[in-house]
Amino acid sequence: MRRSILDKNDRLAERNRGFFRARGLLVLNVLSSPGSGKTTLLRETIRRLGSRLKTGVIVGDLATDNDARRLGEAGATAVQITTGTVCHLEAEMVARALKQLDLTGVGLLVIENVGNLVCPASYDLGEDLRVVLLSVTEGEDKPLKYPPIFQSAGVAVVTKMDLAQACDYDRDTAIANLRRVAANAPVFEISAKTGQGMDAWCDFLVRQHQALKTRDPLGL
Ligand SMILES: Nc1nc2c(ncn2[C@@H]2O[C@H](COP(=O)(O)OP(=O)(O)O)[C@@H](O)[C@H]2O)c(=O)[nH]1
Ligand SMILES: [Mg+2]
Repeated sequence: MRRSILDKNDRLAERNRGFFRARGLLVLNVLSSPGSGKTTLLRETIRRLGSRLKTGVIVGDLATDNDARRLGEAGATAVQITTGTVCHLEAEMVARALKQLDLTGVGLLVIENVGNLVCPASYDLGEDLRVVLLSVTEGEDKPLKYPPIFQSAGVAVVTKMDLAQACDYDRDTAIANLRRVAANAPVFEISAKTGQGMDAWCDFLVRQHQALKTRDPLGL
């Protein structure tokens, strides 16, 4: 039963991927526990990228359109998906949300997944890159406690670096734990509050977007 749901999701994710490729979109699936700083990171990313890379956002939460509003105010076109009781986004929900999103001029599409370190790991949405956040306030052991989601990360972002000292964040242990489960994922250490690491992060996204074009010179 669960397998057939996941198989169906994989097929729909491939369809999404084809749609994204055809439009030359770089698509991120952003995953983390609730409150680790997804929306804040995205808001600062959108502000800083500005016209360099126009951003569209799909946000998943159980309820409210607060995050879509926050991101819309930062200058992105944003659509909220409310999942009710469902603890993750599925490819079909993203396909439906895409119909409401004006993608004119958009180069980067960010999908903020439902805050959860377990369920979203199994659901491909058709993204190019999974971005998994770990905030310094959560404890360095989370990658070891929730390996599937960190194993699936294309990029890891340590957030709230401005709070590192206040919560006795042990950087060496956190990075070593990330490396154990996500050996090849680049790690960005960021504070959306102070701006630490934001330039390197934004430059990375611009480079990834440019790489899409060279990977596929016809833009197909
Ligand atoms: N000090 C600090 N707080 C942050 C940072 N990023 C997010 N927060 C705070 O963490 C809380 C949750 O952030 P939010 O972006 O809504 O997390 P989300 O649930 O993962 O989308 C909010 O109170 C934010 O102001 C940061 O870089 N530094
Ligand atoms: Mg959020």
